[in-house]
Amino acid sequence: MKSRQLLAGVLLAGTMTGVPAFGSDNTDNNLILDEIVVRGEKESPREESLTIREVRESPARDIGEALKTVEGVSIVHKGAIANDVVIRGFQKDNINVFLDGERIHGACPSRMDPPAFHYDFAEVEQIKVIKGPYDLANPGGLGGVVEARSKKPKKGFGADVSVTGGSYDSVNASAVGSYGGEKFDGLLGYAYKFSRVPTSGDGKLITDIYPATSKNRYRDNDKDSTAYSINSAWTRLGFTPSENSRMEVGYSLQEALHVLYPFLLMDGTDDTTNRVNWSYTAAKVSPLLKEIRLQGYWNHITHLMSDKYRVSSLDIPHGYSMQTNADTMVYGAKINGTLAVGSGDLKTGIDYYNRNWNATNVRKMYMNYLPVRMIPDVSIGNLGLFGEYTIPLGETVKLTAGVRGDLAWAEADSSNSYVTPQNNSTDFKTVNANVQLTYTPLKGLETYVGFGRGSRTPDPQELYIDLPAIVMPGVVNPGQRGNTDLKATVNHQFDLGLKYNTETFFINGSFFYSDLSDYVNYYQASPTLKSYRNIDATMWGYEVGSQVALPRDFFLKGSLSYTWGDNDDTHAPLSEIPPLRGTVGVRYDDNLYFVEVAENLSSRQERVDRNLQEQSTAGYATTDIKGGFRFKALSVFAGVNNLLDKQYYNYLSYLRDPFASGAKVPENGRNYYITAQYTF
Ligand SMILES: [Cu+2]
Repeated sequence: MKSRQLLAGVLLAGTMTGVPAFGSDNTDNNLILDEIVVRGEKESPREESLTIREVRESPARDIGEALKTVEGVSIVHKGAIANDVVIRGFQKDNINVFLDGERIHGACPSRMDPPAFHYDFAEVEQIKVIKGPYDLANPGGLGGVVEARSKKPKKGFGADVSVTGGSYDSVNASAVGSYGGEKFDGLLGYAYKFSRVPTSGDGKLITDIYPATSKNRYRDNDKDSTAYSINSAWTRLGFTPSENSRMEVGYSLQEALHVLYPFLLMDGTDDTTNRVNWSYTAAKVSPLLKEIRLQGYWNHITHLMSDKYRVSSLDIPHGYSMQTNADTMVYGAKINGTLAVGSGDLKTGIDYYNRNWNATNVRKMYMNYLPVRMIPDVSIGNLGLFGEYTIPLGETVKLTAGVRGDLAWAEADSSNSYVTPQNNSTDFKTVNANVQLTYTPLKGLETYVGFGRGSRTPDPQELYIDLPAIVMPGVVNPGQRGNTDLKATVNHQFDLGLKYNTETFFINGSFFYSDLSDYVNYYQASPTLKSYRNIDATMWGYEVGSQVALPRDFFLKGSLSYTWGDNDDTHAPLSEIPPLRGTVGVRYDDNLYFVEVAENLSSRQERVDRNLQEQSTAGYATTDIKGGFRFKALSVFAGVNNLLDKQYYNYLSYLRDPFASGAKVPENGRNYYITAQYTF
């Protein structure tokens, strides 16, 4: 599907300087009124934003959770953290998730560690979401891109300390210190996140969802234990040799221990991430070359998971009945430039990345711990080239058009019972392109039309995974097998956007229609085997967002998002498509104190994939309330989510193949949080 290019700028905690978001210097203005003006006037109709304020006030535990308030964005989670971003029903490799242009892929074959999991909140300053295949500067991302930007040091010494405490003994603490000089600057950050296992609306632990006879149930001691414990540290050094150039290098280390995933059959025991990112940017190089940027990056993740906290591991000398040991590495380089050509700008670039993925599984029930090369040391290399031209056509019209070509090759360096030297390599050639037109017929009204073609190559798991079935009396665990004949998915998408604003009101609406060929579809191939196939598919949907200023410092906001997806080959619904959902909220805010009540609404999802035995999910309505104050460098916020302690399920978060245990994991019941932040 194509969505119009929607940019959601999310300014995250950490740039809290007491100055209203978006750089207005007029502190007499109401912050919320400023946001309405910014959303209405300063962003293009392709943009939506989650402001610094919204994120600071939210108890979100990671980037994925913070993004769910953006129209068209939803999340999947399999435990108390590690929220995976879904844009208009597009997920996994159909979207790209970057930090400072660095590509990262999780190591876990069950996607315990989606890309956004590896970036700590406190590291990030801003997040853009581009919906649809409109990012030509990177390969893939046929459904959209999440692009996070890291925090930069301010001039002089700076510090930012934030502590959140809440239900389930949860802690989210971070401290960032920085120094910005004339030529050199540096930043050092540390963050710690911890929580015990949450309870849902029925008062039960979310780990307590399995029948008393299930081997997948948690051991008594582990049921009420640590849900996650994550430490992150990072540093960023900058060198500014001249007014128009800058070199930067960053390093981050993250260690996630004891992360429970009740949704799955195993839990994360140790996940370690190392990331390095280097860039050099020079602006105004010559009248022709407006900017050039060079970048190199490397990241590596090791991930270990097992059933050691489950009953299935009791009375076994190994301490576990199954374990997967995985690691992944991505490195890449880019050269991007902006050229002044005619009266427009030509952005162009060449880029390369290499992704390696390796996972070995052992199971007692499968040949008594015989190692299985589940993902057999697979490398994917990708080389691409793009050009995108933007030109103003008169006062009211702006045109952007571009094209990108990629060559990708995949190879498995070891074998398993599916992958052999005969089928262990394949390659792909893809072309992406788009045309976008913005038209502003009168002040306050903007329209947007986009046509895009996006594509992505299959991932190593879809191509080469092999996990033999276990079939014993009374036990059938279907196996999984990749498909080395998969073709690259191509998305042809049409987008339409309309935005209208005044000084106290804005409304932003968008519609997309997406025609997908060779969409990668996970399916039940036989009673004992699940696999991947290419299908034709159609998706369409819409989003509406609005904010209104009322008299006496009251404000109203609302949003609505919908996506529809169909398998054109079987004329059945696509799996894991979000239902209609929306929010409506009212807020009092005098710029010093605020109180807000919001209602989250989700309708029933009946459009389920019967082939994967997806079940329908009931609709729900939950209420969140929060309040707080801002005084100079200090901000204090407190809130209660799910005020009425409803028992409910996110449509996506209980049955997500592969590897779903089949047990429904409910969302959190009533929960509290309080945050104090100090910035100078
Ligand atoms: Cu895992």
